[in-house]
Amino acid sequence: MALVSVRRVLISESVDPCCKKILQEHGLDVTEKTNMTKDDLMNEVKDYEGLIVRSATKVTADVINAASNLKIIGRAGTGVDNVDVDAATRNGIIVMNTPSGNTISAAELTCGMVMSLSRHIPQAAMSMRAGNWDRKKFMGSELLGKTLGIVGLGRIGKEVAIRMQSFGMKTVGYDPIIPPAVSATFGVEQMSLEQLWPLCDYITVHTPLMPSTTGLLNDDTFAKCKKGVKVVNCARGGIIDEAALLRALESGQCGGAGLDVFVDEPPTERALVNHPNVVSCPHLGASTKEAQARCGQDIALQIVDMLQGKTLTGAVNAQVLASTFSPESQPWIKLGEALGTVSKACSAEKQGHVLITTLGESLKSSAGFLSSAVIVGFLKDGSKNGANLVNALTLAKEAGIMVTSNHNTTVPSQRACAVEISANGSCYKVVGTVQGDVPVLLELNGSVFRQPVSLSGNLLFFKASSSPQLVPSVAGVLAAAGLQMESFSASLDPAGDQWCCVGVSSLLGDLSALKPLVREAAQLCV
Ligand code: 9EZ
Repeated sequence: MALVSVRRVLISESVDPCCKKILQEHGLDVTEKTNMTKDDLMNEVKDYEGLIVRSATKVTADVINAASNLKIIGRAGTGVDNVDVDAATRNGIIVMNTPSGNTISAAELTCGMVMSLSRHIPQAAMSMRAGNWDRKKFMGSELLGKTLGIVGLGRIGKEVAIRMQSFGMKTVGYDPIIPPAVSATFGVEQMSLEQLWPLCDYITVHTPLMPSTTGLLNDDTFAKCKKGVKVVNCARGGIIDEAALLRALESGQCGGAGLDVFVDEPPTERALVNHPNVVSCPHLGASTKEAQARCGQDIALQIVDMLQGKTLTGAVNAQVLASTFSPESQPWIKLGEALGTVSKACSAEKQGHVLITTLGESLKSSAGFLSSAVIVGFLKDGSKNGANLVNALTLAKEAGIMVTSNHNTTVPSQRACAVEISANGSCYKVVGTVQGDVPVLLELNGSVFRQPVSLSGNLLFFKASSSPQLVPSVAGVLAAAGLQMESFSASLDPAGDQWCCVGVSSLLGDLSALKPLVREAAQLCV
């Protein structure tokens, strides 16, 4: 079952033609329109459920808010720097990238930078081009036996290590996530950064840009390095602090730098680019035919896999959604949404605290997406483009709803989901489960239904004292409004007030005609 529905896709840059071809082969309607202005894009994007970009399209909050039908933004490349992911998430739009397509190209460029730094190839070539024959100036050193420090040992760091080992370099590294036993399989000995800095003749960084990696090489850490250390950044501008790098180059503490990325691109401050020991490129890491073809193919295949409900690969803002790609989880998502809808319709509380409890061993791994599904139902207000599994928790937070989930295995064989809404001292509870593939309601505010209520179609809930007149009277009100009563369930406890649920052919225009017969009434459609 497709969780996301996409028919029309806009490709707003020159992405490899195989991307369009793959999408079309899977029945999607694909339009390529490049070189649009921001206004063009804001106007055009309304008509699409999917948008595919590379790096040039700035998918800002303005573009995203104008995109009333958009379900997915795919970036053919690594990272999503040109997409406002927060704005997309708030709008329930999945953001996807192709993290592996550029790996080899980025690694090869990095190796090229290391070789350029060891032999001054770019500077020597420039000197030749200027008519010189200067052999003394460009004395280099061999890589054999030198130590390369690799900070960040993911896909790219690993490929750099393997390649530079073939030059006889010793490879050491650091990564907070990759276990030392894993990096050992590709010949990288891990150590702390404190231990790594003084060992290296060369350092290359392959981390994302985030607070902990911004300025990873700075005045302090350069001071801990060998004098003359050569550094490479083909990852993200800012991992090596640009001002500190310039100072280190000027003092000779840094012997050379290979830079493919900059804080500002293109860099306005030209001191680094113009420094004689700097080799720079205009962000060419992914600029190969092969990487572009791979990224174009990857983004198309990832979108197709998602639409077919197979897997969710490369999504950066849909962790909850990713955990729902199994057939067994589908009825539970429906149950969660239905319980959220029932809670909202019956409780009158639109704020406060929502506690979601999953019960039983087999729902242990479902607690996360079930909470989001409940919130989707709780927040749905009939208007389109409302809550979905991508934005539910974000929207809940913004609406002042506190969401807590927990898991209870007191009765391991039990499988159920309970939702409790508490606000202003009152508490309201619904409990449901899945029977076969059907989501059902077991309990409403303490009243247990004699027969579980199938949570589908138009449902009318009311609380009334048990009496033989009740059902015929309610049926009369419905008939007067031209509606049929299709099913009836009542909770146990015929002595006092009991909750009843009636399946109706459509919803009542208003509930006032029921007021004389019942104490509380609510209706909903699930
Ligand atoms: C963080 C990192 C490296 C790093 C590397 C990777 C997610 N992540 N974080 C701090 N892959 C050095 C210092």
